[in-house]
Formats: sequence, C-alpha cells, structure tokens
Amino acid sequence: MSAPLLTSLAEPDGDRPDALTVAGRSCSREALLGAAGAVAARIAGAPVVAVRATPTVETVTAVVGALLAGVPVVPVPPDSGPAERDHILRDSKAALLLTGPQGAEDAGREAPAGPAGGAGPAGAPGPAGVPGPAGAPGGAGPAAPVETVPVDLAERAAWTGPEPDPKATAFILYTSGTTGAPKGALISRRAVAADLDALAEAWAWTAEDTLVHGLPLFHVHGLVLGVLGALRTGSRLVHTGRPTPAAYAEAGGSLYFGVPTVWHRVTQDPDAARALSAARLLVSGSAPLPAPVFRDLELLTGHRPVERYGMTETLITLSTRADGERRPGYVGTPLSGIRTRVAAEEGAEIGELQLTGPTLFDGYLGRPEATTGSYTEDGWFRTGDIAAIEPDGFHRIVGRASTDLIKSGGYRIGAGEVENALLDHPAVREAAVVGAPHEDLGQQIVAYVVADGVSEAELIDFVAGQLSVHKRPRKVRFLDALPRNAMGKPQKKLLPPA
Ligand code: MCA
Ligand code: AMP
Repeated sequence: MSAPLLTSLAEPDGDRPDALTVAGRSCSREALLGAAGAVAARIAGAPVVAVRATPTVETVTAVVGALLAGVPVVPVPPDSGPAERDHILRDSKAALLLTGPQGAEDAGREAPAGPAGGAGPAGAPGPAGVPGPAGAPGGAGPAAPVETVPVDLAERAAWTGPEPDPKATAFILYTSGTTGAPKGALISRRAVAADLDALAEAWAWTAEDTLVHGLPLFHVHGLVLGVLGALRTGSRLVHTGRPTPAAYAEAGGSLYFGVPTVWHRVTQDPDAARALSAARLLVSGSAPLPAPVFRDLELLTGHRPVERYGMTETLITLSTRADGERRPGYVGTPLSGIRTRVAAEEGAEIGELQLTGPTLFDGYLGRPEATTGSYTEDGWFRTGDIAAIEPDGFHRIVGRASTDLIKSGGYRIGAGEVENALLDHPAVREAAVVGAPHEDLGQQIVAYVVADGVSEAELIDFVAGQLSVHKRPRKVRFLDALPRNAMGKPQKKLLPPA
C-alpha cells in the first residue's frame, strides 16, 4: 500500500528557496505548502474545482491546495476556446475555477470574464466565497456558471484537515475519444501514488534529482509525473515554461522529461543537446519516439533515452529502467503491479494491448457505457493500442487500432471533435480529419472539407478559437465531395494525400 499522496511535500530541505521553479519564478516547499493551505481553506467542501492550468507557480499551488483539501481537480487547458472550456466546466459540474492573477497568466486567452470583465476582486473571503458568476465569453448559448478564485501566493494557512481517502478522486482529466466531446477520466489518489512510486523505482528517482521539463500542466505527463512526481520524490523541479531545447540546456537538471517532438527539436539544436550530457536520465513518452531521434540523442548527449508508455486512463504502465537496457522502438516492461497481455488473433504476434493494475482509472465521469466498453469481459482495460511482446518481455507499440485518435506533438486529439468544430463553421458542409505522418509532430492534423467562400487560414483559426490551439488543423484541403462508400459513410482511406 502506497503512502498518502502528499506525505513528503515539505521534505527534504523545506526552506530551500528554489525547490520549485516555474517559468522563472521560484518558491520553497514551505512556501508552497503555506499558500496551498490557504487555497485548501478556501475551497474545502467543494465537490470539485477547476484549475486554469497555465504554466505558473499559481497552478501548482492550486493543484496542491485542492489535493490537501481532498477536492478533485479538473485542469482546464489555458488556451481552450469557449466550446471546449464550456464542455469541461459543465460536464465536470465545476462551480469554482482557480486561476493565477491576471497578468501572471502565461500563454492563452483571458480567463472567463466576470460581469466587469475581470476575475473579480482578489481576496474575497470564506470558503468558495468569491466573485460572482463568470462564464466563457462568446460561446453559443449561456456559458457554464463558474466563480473564479484567484490564487494568492502571499497568503499562508496551515492545513490541518484529515488525510483524504486514498480511493477518492484526485483528478478529472478530460481526454479525447474517436468521436464526440472529450470525456472526464476519474483518477484516484491511490492510482497516482502507486504510479509515482513505481516510476521512482524504475528510474531510481530520488530527492537528489532535479527534474526539468516544460510540458503543459493539464495532462498526466506534465502534471502528474512532472509536478506531483517531483513533490512526492522530493526532487527539485524546474519547469521551463515552454519545452524549448535552449531552456532545457540552461536548466542543468539530472532528470529530463519530453515528448518525442521535444526530443526531435533537441537533436536539431546540437549545442543544447550536448549540454544535456551531464544529466542522469532523459525520458521520452506520450507518443512513439522515432528510432532516428533515439540514435541522434545518443550521439549528441551520450544518453540512450528511457522510453515509457501510458495513457490518461491507466497512467504510466510500461517503461525501460535506469538500470536496464534501452532499445529504440521499445517501451520496456510493466511497472511494478501492472500486468499486460496482447489480445492477438490466432497465429498473430500483434494485437490489442490490455492491462490491469493499481494505476487504472475509475471510469469516465457520467458515462457508464463508455467505461464498460473500455474493459474486456474479464476485467482488463482495453488500451486501443496495437502492441507486441518480445520473448524477453520488452513491449513494442505498433500503432493505434483506430486512426480517428490522433497524436500530434504528444497531444491526443479525436478526429470527431475537430470535425464537429469544423462543421460548426457556416461555410463548411462536410469534414473529415486525419493524422498525417509528420517528422516533428509525429502526426499533423489535416482536414478535408467541402466548403464555399472560406480560406484555409480562416478555418484553422476557427478551430483554434473553438477548441484548444493544439487541436487546430495544420493543413486544410478543399474537396468537391468526400469519398464515401455505398452506405454513404466517408472513406478516409480514399482521401488524397495531404
Ligand atoms: C499558432 N498559434 C496560434 C495559432 N497558430 N494561436 C492561435 N491561433 C492559431 N491559429 C500559436 C500558439 O498559441 C503558440 O503560441 C504558438 O503558435 C506555437 O504553437 P504550436 O505551433 O501549436 O506549438 P508547437 O511548437 O507545435 O508545440 C509543440 C510542443 C507541444 C511544444 C511539443 O505540442 C507540446 O507541448 N506537447 C506536449 C503534449 C503533452 O504534454 N502530452 C501529454 C499527454 P505561444 O507560443 O505564444 O503560446 S499525457 C499522455 O500522453 C500519456 C499519459 C503519456 O504517456 O504521457
Ligand atoms: P493520452 O491519453 O494523451 O495519455 O495518450 C495515450 C496514448 O499515447 C496511448 O494510447 C498511446 O497511443 C500513446 N503513447 C503514449 N506513450 C507512448 C509511447 N511511449 N510510445 C507510443 N505511443 C505512446
């Protein structure tokens, strides 16, 4: 049984002033705990809280505060447009939105505006007693009612509440399926604790490490591993704001996290890459690491990167190890407590990867059929990834069963969600979205549309404005008609090359 989620938060070196650095601003663990205690006091008793997940110390404070108070956290991508943000807030029923102060907010759009167009007066008293109704501007229909709660890093309170039940939900993480709007994956505190302990063991990750990354704080990779992992192991954290090669080189860490696009960009910047030679471990995940990037990284840094595999619904389940072999194209062996199997057809070596273990989610919020559908009859989680397991136990991810789930820059994007956003544009009559192979992004989103009187740039901006910026098509192709079969179903395989 794992220790409680935030056990080691104040230790070791609680007063070290640069224990946590996010986009150039630092604080000690003691300061983080004090400010998070004040957040916890404000939101205690709320059923759920949304956090506008900018890459800031405020976001880390908000998340830690909610976890102290046992309030489930719904991270909201800071650049999400009204359609996506409103869906997340409504579906999760979050009535509170924790934000950084206006101005310290990094990338992205305005926080949902209150009646006076601002986040309301800071420092409003009492639990959840904060400025009044605010909502996403510009969306169709009334926006989800939500109160913004500014996080004030200068506030301090000692949180003395009881340790929440390990079975309780820590996070509701919105993640895309092949069709429809994103679903909220319920992640328990004990699943997070079990995953972080298994990773610490596999990577020999300790308080001696300095973790460096610049990944978004609204997904498992950047938030669960990249923030809570550092807090749980006691390692220093340097979040670089953006995952640029120059910022990684400058940070001087021992342990680095990146998605393959980040590692590809590092190999394109040999000086930055060479600066990482002094690190202990470079870790890649969230998408397949191309073998040439693996080799270039080794040539330039002297490190064979550790590759690990996971999903929002399962957390990280497979990895190569600090003390073990690292092989291009392979994601290693199951982490402690995880069991895997490949459901292959008779005689075939590859098939769907299925999993069980303590890191699995507790289902999709309010979607029992989708939850049931993601498990086999005998209770194994169906990843939807096609894999092979070598005789020595090493796993290789071959691809996804459905081409309608796209991975671009490490982000998971449902083709259906982008198609629906395009169809909301008045000039678009038909839309089909695919992920086309791309050297830097892994896949890039390409949209095929039947439309009149609208330009490629207008449609790209339209999707970037409705959903998150990373869900925008990078290319739009105009067709007279989509290829369809006799039943009238679009045939994506028959679309012309991007
Ligand atoms: C461009 N921009 C726009 C537009 N076009 N803004 C508005 N409208 C437009 N039409 C702006 C963006 O806002 C941004 O501005 C800038 O252009 C660059 O954006 P973009 O080109 O999209 O960025 P990129 O360079 O392509 O991003 C690459 C990246 C990113 C940094 C690698 O893809 C990334 O952070 N990926 C990480 C994804 C991740 O963490 N996945 C983990 C999922 P500005 O710069 O001013 O903001 S968890 C998971 O998969 C599991 C559990 C696992 O195994 O980990
Ligand atoms: P997400 O839900 O955003 O967490 O994305 C999960 C998906 O990312 C998985 O189902 C895989 O398709 C993909 N993925 C994550 N890590 C890897 C990896 N190391 N190699 C290949 N695919 C990966």
